[in-house]
Amino acid sequence: MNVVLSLGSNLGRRFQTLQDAIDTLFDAPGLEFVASSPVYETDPVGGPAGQRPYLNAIVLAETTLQPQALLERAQGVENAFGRERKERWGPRTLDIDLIVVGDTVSDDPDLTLPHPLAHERAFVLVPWADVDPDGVLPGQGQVADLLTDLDQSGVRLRADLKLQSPD
Ligand code: A4P
Ligand code: MG
Repeated sequence: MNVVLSLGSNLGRRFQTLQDAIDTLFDAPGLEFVASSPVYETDPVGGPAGQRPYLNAIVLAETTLQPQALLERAQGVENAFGRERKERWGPRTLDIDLIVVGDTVSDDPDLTLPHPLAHERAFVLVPWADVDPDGVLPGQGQVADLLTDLDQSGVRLRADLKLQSPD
């Protein structure tokens, strides 16, 4: 199954955290790296006022894992990077969201697929369109089309930062 992952960080060494997260995510069987997007610096959406901007990126992968196992992998990596769950949408060293897992459709609050807010988040769709111009968000449409209706002013390319394939 094809997988679209969204990575975000707005605390600590943000870029290093994203790179370390990619290295760790793919350091076990069942998940194969395909590509990573450019890195964007993005204004925080939701959450408490005064948060630092995020660095966000999209990673494309292939998996043989079940979606639940993939969520556990992602949460294990979040925890390994010191993520503390204090408040919803609060600042975090690392957030990994599953945007799409094959054609899985689920409204389980523990794992909602496709991600229920992806279609309205420029910090997801802008990097996704870069790494996969033909990307489709099942149930919502083409990523490029969804973007035409979105305010992208809070999403700025960081051309100085380039994620590497996992080592
Ligand atoms: N969960 C359900 N569906 C999924 C899914 N598709 N992927 C559950 C990942 N997790 C999913 O997540 C809460 C619960 O969501 C998990 O236990 C999981 O079972 P969390 O990571 O503990 O908490 P959270 O991230 O604070 O809440 P939430 O609602 O997941 O928020 P989001 O959607 O992750 O948004 N602004 C910018 N600029 N960039 C960002 O990256 N991220 C967020 C977080 C808010 N604002 C942002 C950014
Ligand atoms: Mg999350």
